[in-house]
Amino acid sequence: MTPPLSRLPDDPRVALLVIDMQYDFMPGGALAVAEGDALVPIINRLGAQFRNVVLAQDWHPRGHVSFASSHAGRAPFITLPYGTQTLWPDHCVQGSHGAQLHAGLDIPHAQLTLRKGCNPGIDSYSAFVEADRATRTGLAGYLSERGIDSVYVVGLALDFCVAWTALDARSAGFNTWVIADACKAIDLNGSLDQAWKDMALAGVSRIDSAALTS
Ligand code: VGL
Ligand code: ZN
Repeated sequence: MTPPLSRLPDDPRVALLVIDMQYDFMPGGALAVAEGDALVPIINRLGAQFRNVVLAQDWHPRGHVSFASSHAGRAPFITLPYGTQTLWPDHCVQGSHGAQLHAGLDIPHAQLTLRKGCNPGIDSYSAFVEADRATRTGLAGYLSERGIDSVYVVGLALDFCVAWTALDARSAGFNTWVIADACKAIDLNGSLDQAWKDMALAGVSRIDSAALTS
């Protein structure tokens, strides 16, 4: 099940996908993930090893459908045409400070910043496909056109945007690894355990950053 580690970070066929390292997901942010900021040095170290790096950025318009504030009664879950949507505090509003990538992130050779969740009526945890499971962000096409067949996924949050991105990377045919110690989770109602189960079943491999530092 585990793909061979024949795709090392500096292989031109490999990309590091850095998910949502934004202030709103850091301690003190609108949707804080515990110790999210502790990932900055780990991801910087990893980033330096990869030839290809993509930065994903959650990037919602004001009044986005995933915000509890957009719905009367502030229910934690609502049903939308595409299924059940978890409602969140307002976060990563386009142009706001909270939506900015952490300034300590130091991966100057990253070539693409992919903004997602821009559609007012559809959420997008995944950097590949929006929550309607139909609208594509174009990331698979970008990677394929660049001759990339393998991705390593890191960042926030492990049980939401990282997991959905990794699952969709697998579905799109990429060899996919999640670097566990380069992610932190929200862990809502068992979502972390579930995410690891779903990823294992889908053939996403789990490794630690130590396996890549030689
Ligand atoms: C995320 C909830 C809402 C994430 C984004 O980055 O994991 N989670 N929007
Ligand atoms: Zn979001």
